[in-house]
Amino acid sequence: MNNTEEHEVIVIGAGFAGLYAVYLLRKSGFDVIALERGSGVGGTWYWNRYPGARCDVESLQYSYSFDKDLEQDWEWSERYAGQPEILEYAEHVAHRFDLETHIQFDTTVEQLDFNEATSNWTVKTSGGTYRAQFVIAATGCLSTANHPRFAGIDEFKGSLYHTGKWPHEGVDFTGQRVGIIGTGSSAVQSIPVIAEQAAHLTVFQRTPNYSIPAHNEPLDPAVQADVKANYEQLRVAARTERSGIISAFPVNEDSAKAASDLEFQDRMNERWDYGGFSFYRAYADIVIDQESNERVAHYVRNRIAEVVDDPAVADLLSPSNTIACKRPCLDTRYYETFNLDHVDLVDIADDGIERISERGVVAGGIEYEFDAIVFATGFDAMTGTLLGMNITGRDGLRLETAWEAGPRTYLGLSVPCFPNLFTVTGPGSPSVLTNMIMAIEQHVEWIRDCLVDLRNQGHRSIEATDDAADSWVEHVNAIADQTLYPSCNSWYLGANIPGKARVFMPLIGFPPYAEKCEQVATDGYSGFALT
Ligand code: N01
Repeated sequence: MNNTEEHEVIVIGAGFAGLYAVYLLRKSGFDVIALERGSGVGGTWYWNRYPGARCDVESLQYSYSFDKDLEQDWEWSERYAGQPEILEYAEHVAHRFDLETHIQFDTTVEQLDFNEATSNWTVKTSGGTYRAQFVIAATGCLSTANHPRFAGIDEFKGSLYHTGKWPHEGVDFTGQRVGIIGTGSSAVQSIPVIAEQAAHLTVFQRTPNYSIPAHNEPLDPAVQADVKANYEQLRVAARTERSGIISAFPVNEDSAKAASDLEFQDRMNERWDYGGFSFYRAYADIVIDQESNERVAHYVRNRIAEVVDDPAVADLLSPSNTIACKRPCLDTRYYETFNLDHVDLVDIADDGIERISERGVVAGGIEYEFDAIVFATGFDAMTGTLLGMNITGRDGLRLETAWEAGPRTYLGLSVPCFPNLFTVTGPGSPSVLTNMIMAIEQHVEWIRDCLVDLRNQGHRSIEATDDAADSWVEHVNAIADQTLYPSCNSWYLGANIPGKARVFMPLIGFPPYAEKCEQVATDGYSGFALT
């Protein structure tokens, strides 16, 4: 086994999770290396460079809390940071803490095999073979692009792009006829910006989405200073929130359906004018009670009708499904963009995209000609990247076999039969329903503490038990079933990928989850087998 590089811990990915894992494990004395398929750090912010890409969590909250000097030194320029600024932040962190020396870039993990005799993993990559006792998959929740293979796709003579794999040199659409497929968050952000350049933009919509104005703006230095003076309290308070995100408004416990018309309008208007996700916390039962949900959905449909000039277009843009059941979007001038003469909306709800031709897109029997087509078709979320790494655990069990009926984890951290493999923000953890950086910090700190405990106690391996995983999956689903989340075809359920098992993947509610993780550790890793 010459040419096999040995380490104690291999981290896969150098996004926010991978960077923090390298930082923390090195600090705790572990020999750690990260393997990253990109040529730089940043993960999702390295790949998603499409026009208009921006975080939907406010920048003062979407940032690391682990280093007080970093927290004070870094200056955010906008209320919601754009992709270039977030990438710059990730690069700054990597540089500031000298993390790049522990990262192997341009290295794609191709295969992971658990060796039972030695309790370690062999990791085959595009750049050689590695071996480590522990592997931490810091591979992100939205890191495998969903690129539908429409008939005729190879025949198109123009340029094809995917928002999740955007060219680093950028794309100049000036004077071009552009088609965009999809109306999720990536499309909602990129459509207004592409429309500023393109000669003509055609949007192919299968399902309309609810979008709330972000009201992004330059960050007031006084606001930034105030937050920095109180950062610790803010972070502590955030961890007591279901989503790990502090809202500018008080938490309301009342019901939308019970509110008077006047009170309802006032409250929703205030939130709409403020912008951002606090809109969905206006009432306690928006994602729980169908009648309350419909009242809020109706409010948004009215707003769309007010903004969009052509009633037929407004109608097409108006969703009828449960609001916030799919991941909601935040926008800057999304609906307004459809008032521009050179922007068209094509409804493909009934028949979808028929095929791609040499000249463009064929839908509803009509050929639309383009110079460029943008796929804003999303991701094989939460499981796609893990399943794409050819992972074989104990007894020759492959991950795709173990997860045939959907992902099965304990705490979203560990999978039975796959010892010494940890998933950061894996399925079954709050992950995408929270401020991701906060969730990442909690997971990575738990994993670090666990590895230190194993080292101190002389254990070579840790593995989730079948019973613990079964009850955990049941728990995740039971909580989801108390809400309206499972009622529509979202990527939370895997419903955006043909053939993917329909299972609600994220866990709703951060605080009880963090408490449970702590309790498990305090109880000597209950639900895990240690050897
Ligand atoms: O992907 P999506 P996304 N034919 O899956 C359509 C995060 N994010 O990249 O709804 C035709 O939401 C699909 O149609 P339908 C955020 O968590 C965050 O936009 O399935 N259409 C849908 O309209 C977000 O939720 C930020 O009927 C097809 C679209 O493509 C997640 O990433 C910014 C199709 C995909 O929407 C994913 O967002 C961007 C097909 N075969 C992303 N397949 C922020 O922080 C798919 N579609 C703000």
